[in-house]
Amino acid sequence: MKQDDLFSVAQNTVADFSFDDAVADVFPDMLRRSIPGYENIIPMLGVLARVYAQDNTRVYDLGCSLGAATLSVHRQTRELSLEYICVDNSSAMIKRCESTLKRHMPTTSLKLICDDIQNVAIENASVVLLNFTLQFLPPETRLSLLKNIYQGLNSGGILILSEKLIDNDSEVNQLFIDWHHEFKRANGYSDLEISQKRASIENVLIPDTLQVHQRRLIEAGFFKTYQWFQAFNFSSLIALKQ
Ligand code: GEK
Repeated sequence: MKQDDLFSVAQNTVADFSFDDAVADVFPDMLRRSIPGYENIIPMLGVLARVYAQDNTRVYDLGCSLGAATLSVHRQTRELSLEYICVDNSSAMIKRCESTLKRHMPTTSLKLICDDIQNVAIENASVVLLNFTLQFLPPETRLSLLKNIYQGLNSGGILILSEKLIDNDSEVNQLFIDWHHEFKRANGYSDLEISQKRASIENVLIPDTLQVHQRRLIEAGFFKTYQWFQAFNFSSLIALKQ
């Protein structure tokens, strides 16, 4: 795994974060050392898919990056006939994702799409994954994406939504940020790397509160939401279609 040192040298102006080749090359290491719980969430996506994936349906991985979530679901649901639709608007990610998935799931029905997840029709889905992706969409477009996912899910299907959160209570919010930065220091990032990454991502990743997510999922049509995971300000929810 190539080490992420993209923000280790002081930059005069820090550009907005983009999912380019340089990021894709170090991405597994970046996610592992930057997202508290990422390494717990990925295998659990497969476990949850064992419960909710339905035979002869589709699994959508929206914002698939290098395909870690898809691989986890596939590992746990091999006995089912599932078609995987993996979407990402970064060509650097999709290119690498395609070669990884074709190597690990050579006989599985698989479609890789390099496009905005807002342009993708969802049909005959039993599991939809939005694993740390919704936060990158303009907030005013998020409800319409969730409505599109809801209408394309079969009855009994689920959306798994993982996100970075903010909290309305500024004290709690600051604690979460401090804990998250300590997590990054514990994983070897310097203060310079932490502050430059923060400046780079701040206009790109716009987090919501847990309550906003829960309300929006219900407004999109979902029957129930369950928060099944939280580590500091990183959380994952299941939204169930009745
Ligand atoms: C994982 N799910 O390892 N349309 C398509 N893709 C997008 C869009 C968009 N509008 N916006 C962002 N992306 C993965 C991790 S990373 C999380 C997901 C992170 C893509 C973007 O190119 C990137 O690959 C991914 O969403 C977000 O389980 O970087 O924190």
